[in-house]
Amino acid sequence: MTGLIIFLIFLLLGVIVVQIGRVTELAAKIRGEEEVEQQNTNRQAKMLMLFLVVFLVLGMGSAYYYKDVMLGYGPLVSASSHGGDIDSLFNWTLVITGIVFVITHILLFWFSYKYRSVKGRKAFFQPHNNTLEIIWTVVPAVVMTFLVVNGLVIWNEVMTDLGPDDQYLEIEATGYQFAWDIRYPGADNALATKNFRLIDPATNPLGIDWSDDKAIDDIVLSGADKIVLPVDTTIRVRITAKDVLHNFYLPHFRVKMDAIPGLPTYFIFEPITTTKEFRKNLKNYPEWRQPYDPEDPESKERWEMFDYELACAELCGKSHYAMKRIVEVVTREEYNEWIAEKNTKPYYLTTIRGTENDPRKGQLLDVEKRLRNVELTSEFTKAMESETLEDKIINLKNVFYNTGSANLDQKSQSELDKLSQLLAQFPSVNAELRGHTDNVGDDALNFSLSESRANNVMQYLLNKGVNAERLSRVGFGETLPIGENDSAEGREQNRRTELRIISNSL
Ligand SMILES: [Cu+2]
Repeated sequence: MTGLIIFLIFLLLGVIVVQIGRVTELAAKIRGEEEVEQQNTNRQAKMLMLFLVVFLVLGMGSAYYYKDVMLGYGPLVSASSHGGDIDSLFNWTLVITGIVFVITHILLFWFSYKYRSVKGRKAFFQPHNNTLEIIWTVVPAVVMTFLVVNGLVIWNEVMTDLGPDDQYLEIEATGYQFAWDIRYPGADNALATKNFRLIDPATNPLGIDWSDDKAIDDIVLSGADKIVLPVDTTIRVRITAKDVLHNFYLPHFRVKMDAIPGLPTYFIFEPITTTKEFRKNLKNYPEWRQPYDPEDPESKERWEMFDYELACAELCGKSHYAMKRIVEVVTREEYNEWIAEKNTKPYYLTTIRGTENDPRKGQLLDVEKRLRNVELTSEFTKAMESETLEDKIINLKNVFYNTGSANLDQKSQSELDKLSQLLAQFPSVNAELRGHTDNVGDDALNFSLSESRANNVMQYLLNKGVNAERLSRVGFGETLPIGENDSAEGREQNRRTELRIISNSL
C-alpha cells in the first residue's frame, strides 16, 4: 500500500513538472523568447549565490560542530611528544587551504552572478597578463614551500634513528592476515635477529634465530594481550609483515607506518599521557559522559571504556578490522610490574626449549637458573609452613649427576647454592635429603646409589657452611617412584633428589 502511494506521488510530481514546462513554453510564446531567457538567467544567477552561502555556512558549520570527534581537537589531543607538531602542521595546512577554498568559491559563484548574460553586454577577452601569471605562480610556490619545509622538519624528528647511547625500548610488530605478533626484548633489552628462511608455521612463525643468545628472553605477546607501554619513554617500533601490505597505525599518538613484507620499517615516538590520564581528560566533555551502551543507561560511561588502539590502516583483506589491538600506556612502575611477569615466560622457553629445534639442549641457562631460584624460594617457604609430609618435600629439579655415578654434575651448582642460602636464611629449619632412582639395574645397587647421591648433596651443603646437625640423608632406591618406570620420561621423573623439611621450631 505504501509503495503504491509513493508511486502515485512520483507520478503526480512527474505530471506537475511536465505541466510547468508547458506553461513556461506557452508564456514564452506570449511574451517573447528573449525576455523569458533573461528572467531564467537572472533567477539562476541568484540561486547560485544562495547555494554559495548555504554551502559555505553548512560546510564550515558542520566541521565546527563535529570538531571534537576529530583527532587534534577538543578531547582528542595528541598523547605523544611529537603529536602536537603534527596537529599544528595539519592546522596550518587547513587554515591555508581553507582560505584559498573560501576565496575561490566566493569568486567562482560571484563571477557567475556578476558576468551573467545581460542584453547588450559583450564578453571581455584577456589574452595574456604577466602580473596575474606571476601572482598565481609565486603565491602557491611560497605557501607550498612553507608547508613542505615545515613538514620535513617534523618528519625528520619522527624518523631520526636512535644511536647506541640512546635509552629506548624497542618492540617489534609483525603483521599478517589478520593479527599482529608483538615482540618485546626481555631483560637484555635487545631483540634477537630474524630470518625469513627460518619461518615455520608450527614451531617458529616469526622466523627467530634461536641460536642468537638475544632470543632466550624475547617475549611474544599472545593475540589477545594488550600492548603495554611505559609513559615518557622513547619507543622504537620495528615494523614488518609476513603476507600482504599492512599498516601500523596508532592514531592517538599520531604515528602510522606501512608494514611491508621483506622491507622492515620503523618509527619512534614517546607516549606522554597514560591511558588513565587520557580517560580523566575525556571525562570533562559531556559527550564522553554518556553511557557506553546507549541501550543500557546503567552501563559505564564512555570515558571509562576508552582505550588507545592499534589499527591496521591498510585494507588488507576481509577480516582487516580484526587487526585492532588495545594499547595501554602506564606509569614506569606499572610497566616494570607487567614486564616482570612477562619475563617469567619468555617465548623461547615456552615454545622451543627442549624440542628438537632447541640449539641449547642439555644446557642449563642463566634465565632458567634465575627463574628456578625464585621458584625454589617459594617452594621452600611454602614447605616450611605446610603440615602434611607430602607438602614438606621439595623436588630438587636442577640437581643432576653424571650418568650412573653419584658425582654431582656442574649444572647442579646454582640450585644447591640457592638451597644453602635458604638454609642460612632460615636457621631453624632442619632438612633431610632423599635420594631416589628408577627401576633399571640391581635393587641393592640402586639403593646405595640413591644414598650416595643424597650424601653428595649433603656434603655440598655442609661445605657451603650449613651446620652438620641440621642435615640428614636417606636413600630410597627405586622404592618410591613418582612416574611410570616403563617410559623414558617416567624413569627420568623417578631419578630425583628431594629435600624434606623436618622441623621449623619458630
Ligand atoms: Cu592489515
